[in-house]
Formats: sequence, C-alpha cells, structure tokens
Amino acid sequence: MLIDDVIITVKAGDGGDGAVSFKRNAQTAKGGPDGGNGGNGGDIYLQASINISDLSQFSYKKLAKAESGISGKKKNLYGRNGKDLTVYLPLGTRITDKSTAAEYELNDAATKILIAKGGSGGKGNNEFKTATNQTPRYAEKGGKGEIKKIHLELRLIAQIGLIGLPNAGKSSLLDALTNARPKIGNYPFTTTQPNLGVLYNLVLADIPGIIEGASKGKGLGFQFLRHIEKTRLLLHCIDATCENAFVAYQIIRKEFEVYGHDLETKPEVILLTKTDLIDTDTLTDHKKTLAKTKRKIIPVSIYNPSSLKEIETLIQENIKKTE
Ligand SMILES: Nc1nc2c(ncn2[C@@H]2O[C@H](COP(=O)(O)OP(=O)(O)OP(=O)(O)O)[C@@H](O)[C@H]2O)c(=O)[nH]1
Ligand SMILES: [Mg+2]
Repeated sequence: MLIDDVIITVKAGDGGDGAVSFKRNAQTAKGGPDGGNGGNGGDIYLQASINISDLSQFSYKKLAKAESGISGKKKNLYGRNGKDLTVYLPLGTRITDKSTAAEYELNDAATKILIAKGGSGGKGNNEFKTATNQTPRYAEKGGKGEIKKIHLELRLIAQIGLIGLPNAGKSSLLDALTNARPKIGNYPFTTTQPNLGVLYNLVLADIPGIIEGASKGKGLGFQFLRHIEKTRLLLHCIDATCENAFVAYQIIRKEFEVYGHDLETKPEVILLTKTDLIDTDTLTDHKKTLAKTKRKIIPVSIYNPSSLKEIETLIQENIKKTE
C-alpha cells in the first residue's frame, strides 16, 4: 500500500548545560571559574531525495530526533554540538507545520528546510565572571530543542492525470496506454491507491474514482486529488454507457471546485470511454450534451487501437505545447 499521508513529530536536540567548575591543581587551591559551555542541540532539516518514492519510512517510526548537545566540562572544555539530522522525503512532498499552519513544498532536491531548531548550549560559569563577581557559582542551562508535529503529504509527480467517476475505465486506459498493469474490475472503487504508468517518458497517474460528495468524505474521499495537482493535462474519462454525460462531467468538476489548488484551471480533454458498447446515435447525443463543456472530446475504446493512438498523439502535442 502506498504510504502517502502521515503525521510525524520532529524533535531537535536540546542544548548541553554549561558547567560550574573552578580551577584546582597543585599550584592553585582556589582558582577562578573554568566551567565550559554546553554544545548546541542538532537542528532538523527536511530535504527531497529522488531515491525515495513514498513515506513508508514513517509507517512505524513516527518520531525523528536530532542529537542533543553535550554539557560543558571543567577546565573550560566545551561540550560537543549535537549532530544535525536531515530527513529525506520524496520529491513533491507537501509539509504542514501543525502548530503554525505554515506550508512548505519540496519541489527540487536542492532545497533544505529548517523545520526544528536545536536548543543553544548553556554558558559555563567562566562566561559569567565580572569585575565584581570573580567566582560565579552558576551556569546556564541548555535551551530546549524545538518539538513540532508535521503533516507530510506525498504528491506524485505525474504530467498527466486520468480522472472521472468510478468504473469509467481509467485503469483500463492506463493499462492499454502504458506499461502499468493496474487492477481492473467491473465495479466502482476497484482502484484504491493511485497507479502510475509511463508513456513517451511522461508519467500518467490513474487515481481512484471520485463521486458526488467526495469532498465531504463520500466514497474514498477526494484526498487523492493531490496526486494530480502537479499534472499538466487532465484526461477526464466519462463512461459512454451512462445516462447523461454532462451530469457525469459536472459531478467531477464540482468536486474540483471545492478542492481548489487550481485543478479547475488545468487543461482538460474529455475521453468518452467504452464506445464499443454504444451506437452512433448515442455517441452523437453525448457529443451534443458535452459541447457545453467547450472541451475537446475523444471517443475511445480499449478495443479500438486507433482511438488509443489518438490519445497518444494528443498527449504528445499537449505536453509539447506546455513545455
Ligand atoms: N467494453 C468495454 N469495457 C471497458 C472499456 N474500458 C473499461 N472497460 C470495463 O469497465 C470496467 C471498469 O474499468 P476500470 O478500468 O476498472 O474502471 P476505473 O475507472 O478504473 O474504475 P475505479 O478504479 O473503480 O474508479 C471493467 O470491467 C473494464 O473491463 C472499454 O473500452 N470497452
Ligand atoms: Mg481504476
């Protein structure tokens, strides 16, 4: 199962405490302060890596912790700083800091986000020596490292998205057009996790079917829509054996409106699927009612190779245009 949505806790390292100590040796019975400073706690960074494709590293381990700084020692010895920790995530991960609601996106492998700052090391008593107090008996405690709850959402990097109502034939098209072999079934919600396939070096995403009210949690909900946020072309599949193709179209578009994230403004082409099951009059009727959408309409069937070729050509042309 694709792990694509987790909440984890990040805990930066605490600062080491400063030391309270006084110089003592054979020559010095009552020397000055020599308590060293504590080291800083390690910071936590988030960075994308192309070698990581999902969030399964967090299925069991939901805490990422950086090292704490070591406390200062006598003889003015500084404590070592805690090591920083970099948590590697898939490209395209969306991060929400639950405490501040700040959002970040990892869209390239170079960006490094400081998500939790380590505590500062405490000063040793040597640092508190003044003209009037030559023997300070106190040192500073190390600062606490930041603790944060963060929400990680994976968004697949696909250029093309197959969308539509359940059972519209999305997975069948992914199967026919690409090397992917998704599960196909004559019942709604066969697909429960997104599938990816590759065509001419372009990644196609087939997501679970969306139904009316998905935005309110109906069916499988609409959280899968985030996987098509980064696509450049949407292939809206409408089952040609349905009663009213325009109603089917609008159900999906309404859910898009609620979802936001600019899905409504993405280039979209309608694929009228399973056309081997209808007669030409029905096809003409569908085309008429769908004219209102002002979208390009391609009648397709997985049993009609020339219709599949037409999709391939469309994809190539469309992606070239947006490059
Ligand atoms: N005759 C015919 N049947 C098709 C065609 N495309 C898909 N089907 C059938 O339609 C049913 C649903 O196909 P899927 O590809 O699983 O549909 P889906 O849109 O992925 O469905 P969900 O994953 O449930 O949202 C299956 O029984 C397919 O065999 C087609 O072009 N012609
Ligand atoms: Mg499917």
